[in-house]
Amino acid sequence: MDIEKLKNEIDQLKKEREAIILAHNYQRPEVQDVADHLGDSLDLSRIAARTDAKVVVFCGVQFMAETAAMLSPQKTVLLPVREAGCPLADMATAEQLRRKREEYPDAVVVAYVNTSAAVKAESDICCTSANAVDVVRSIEGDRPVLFVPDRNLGHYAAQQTHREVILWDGWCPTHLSLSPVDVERCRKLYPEAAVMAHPECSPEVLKRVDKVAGTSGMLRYPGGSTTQEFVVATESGMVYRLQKEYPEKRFYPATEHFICPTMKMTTLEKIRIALRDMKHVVRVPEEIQDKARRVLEAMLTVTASPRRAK
Ligand code: CIZ
Repeated sequence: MDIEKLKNEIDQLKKEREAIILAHNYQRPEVQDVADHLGDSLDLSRIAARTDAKVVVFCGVQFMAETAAMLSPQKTVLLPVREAGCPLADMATAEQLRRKREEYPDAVVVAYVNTSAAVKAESDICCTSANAVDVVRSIEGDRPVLFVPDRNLGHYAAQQTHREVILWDGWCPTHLSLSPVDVERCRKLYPEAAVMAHPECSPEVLKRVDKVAGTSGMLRYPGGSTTQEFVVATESGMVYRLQKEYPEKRFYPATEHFICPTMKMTTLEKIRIALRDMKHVVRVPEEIQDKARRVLEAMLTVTASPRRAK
């Protein structure tokens, strides 16, 4: 089917189903183009909770759709590709976390949003790349923090807050593939550009860049900067997003290989089928949902007004 026909059919099905399409900043350009809203997982989950639409098509990966489903339990959340997982999220299971907690009974468990609902349910508070530092800072007293599962984001939050953070040995294969040599190569190739990197990159990369930020921070940064060119050290979908947002500036991927295979599984055809057949409905078991929602809500309180939590 040609692309215009596909887009028209998606539009028609969207009306029939009273649906909206939410797409993560890492999605393919053509998927971003049909989305009603773009954002990071936190922005999109908030939009899912606020919308009057009955159906939310979440173009992202499993943990994101689960988060949206937990924050809007009365809506139907569809994930167009059931297998779109996150290798980082798969690096921590609820059972492993229960065992780790036994090793560190005093620790406050901070779960990065890139975790399953079951892992969130075993945690104390959630965070995203945008608010990890505020969340760690909000923890009262000097109890250690057990940060799961991304060791690079946990390391970055520890550096920024000077808190004791116990790191889980998890990583994003896509972000970890960027090396300091790649950053140096970009410096030579684009001498006028500011380099922005996601905190899931290694500490060796982060100390060589001009700005460390999640995708929502990367979207704000060029707006407040007189710099005209930017190297983007995160998933390639973000380059498309930034270029649309700031057509007068120039954005370059830090490497041509900055591609998350599971983020790219969602296509227009899969969205059409998701809306046509109402699949795949994302459901989180009740007993997990209640606990995991409390952990997400604890994060939202900190994000609403960064402060020291009780
Ligand atoms: O929070 C998100 O959506 C993730 C996983 C990354 C980012 O920085 O947007």
